[in-house]
Amino acid sequence: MAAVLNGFPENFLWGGATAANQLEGAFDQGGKGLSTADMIAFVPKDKRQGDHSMEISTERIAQILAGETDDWFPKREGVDFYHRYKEDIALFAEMGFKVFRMSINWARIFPNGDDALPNEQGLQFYDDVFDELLKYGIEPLVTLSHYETPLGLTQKYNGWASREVVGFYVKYAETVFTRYRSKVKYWLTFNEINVMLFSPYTGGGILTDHVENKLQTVFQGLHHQFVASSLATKLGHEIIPGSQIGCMLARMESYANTCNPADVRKRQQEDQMNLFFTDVHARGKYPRYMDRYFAENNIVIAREPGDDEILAANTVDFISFSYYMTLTVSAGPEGEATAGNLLGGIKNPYLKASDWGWQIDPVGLRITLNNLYDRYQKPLFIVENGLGAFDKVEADGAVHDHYRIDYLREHIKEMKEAVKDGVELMGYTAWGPIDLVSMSTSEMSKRYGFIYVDLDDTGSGTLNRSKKDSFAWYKQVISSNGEIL
Ligand code: BGP
Repeated sequence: MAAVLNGFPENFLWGGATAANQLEGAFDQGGKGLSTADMIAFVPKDKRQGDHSMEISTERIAQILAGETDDWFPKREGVDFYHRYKEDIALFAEMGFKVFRMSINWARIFPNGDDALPNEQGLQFYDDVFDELLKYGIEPLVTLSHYETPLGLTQKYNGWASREVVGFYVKYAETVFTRYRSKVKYWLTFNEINVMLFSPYTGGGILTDHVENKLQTVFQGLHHQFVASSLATKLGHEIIPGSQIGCMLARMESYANTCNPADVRKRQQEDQMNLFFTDVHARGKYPRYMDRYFAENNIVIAREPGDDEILAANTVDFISFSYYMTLTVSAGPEGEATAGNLLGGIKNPYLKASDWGWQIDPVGLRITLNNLYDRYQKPLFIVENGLGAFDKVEADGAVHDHYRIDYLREHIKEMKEAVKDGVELMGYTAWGPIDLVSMSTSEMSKRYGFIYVDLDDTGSGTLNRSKKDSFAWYKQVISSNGEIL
């Protein structure tokens, strides 16, 4: 019997998480090709349609490439980590990071996605970044694909809708595993793989404006990603002895709106649609509840001989997930109207929400950790959590972000309870330890960082870095291994 832990294990991996397309900038430097994220323009809040501005049409891409727009594309510039990584990593080291989650921008390595040879300048850049991290004893945790499919794959193959993309991804994975075998031990195959369900372009570089059956295309694309993820897991294990390879889910823990069994059943159904992804990755096969869903929605997944064996033989070593909020599910009309709508969902009267409507729920984190561990009995890793907020810079340059500290403290407390409950938790990387461009809204003013970056929504600012109050707080959390909160 395992001893009951009273706090975080000694080797707990504390750190922060980022993505290349929101951080690096230098979108056309060092031989990098365009990626899907480089096409997403900033849209002011009052002009936004729906929750997010993550989808795009074929015509719009053509218009952008023809230079027929003067829109602002914040992800192209990021916060210039490409040129400032030494300064930024020194600040992470000062906070005592044990791990730093980042992604490799696929289009830096294979600029068009299907190139015969990798781009040496891109490979060298990540060598330099990993060396800098290792200099301070910080372990890199690398996401292979974080919403940055090379645009060439979208244009030529409609992204992950095509089976051919599996081969390009596997070649990319093999290239970086081989190159960084002595530097990177922790890998994630796809960021928030379930996001493909509501944004096929973001999740898979798939344009759906010209496809006949959107659902069919999306689930076929997901099948390709599952196979690619398993093949990468296999290769990673072969190439890097002792490597740990995980999947990554945007975990949407949810509650039934009432104890009416109809609400409870509806909630179960929606939860299955969230857990489907980890089921495939951790159990190595499609869950049976999806067969009915596929039949009822006329979805037929094309599989190649051997696919089932690949999935079965290469399950992940650990399960990682992002956690920002919980949802409430109802079988009634209010549930129909808000299904799949993260921001305009049913209000939970027991929770407060962020300025972007994300319902803050620390106890939900303990619940989800227990649920996931019960279901899979695999180590878990929280690779994103945090509060997007407007920060105010005082006259002396300080940012008093007590709201961020409160959010993180309450979540870490519940995490600790989950560890005491017996959950095997490997680590915690807070999202956006340095301010970066928002994924869903492309805003700079939606900030998560311990480190402030002087840059606004229009791209103006010095890009100077400074410490917020949360910087010293997180440093103490890490040095006390989560005891001083
Ligand atoms: C996750 C993504 C990140 C990210 C974070 C916060 O879904 O993996 O890339 O940015 O959410 O979201 P946002 O930036 O939209 O606030």
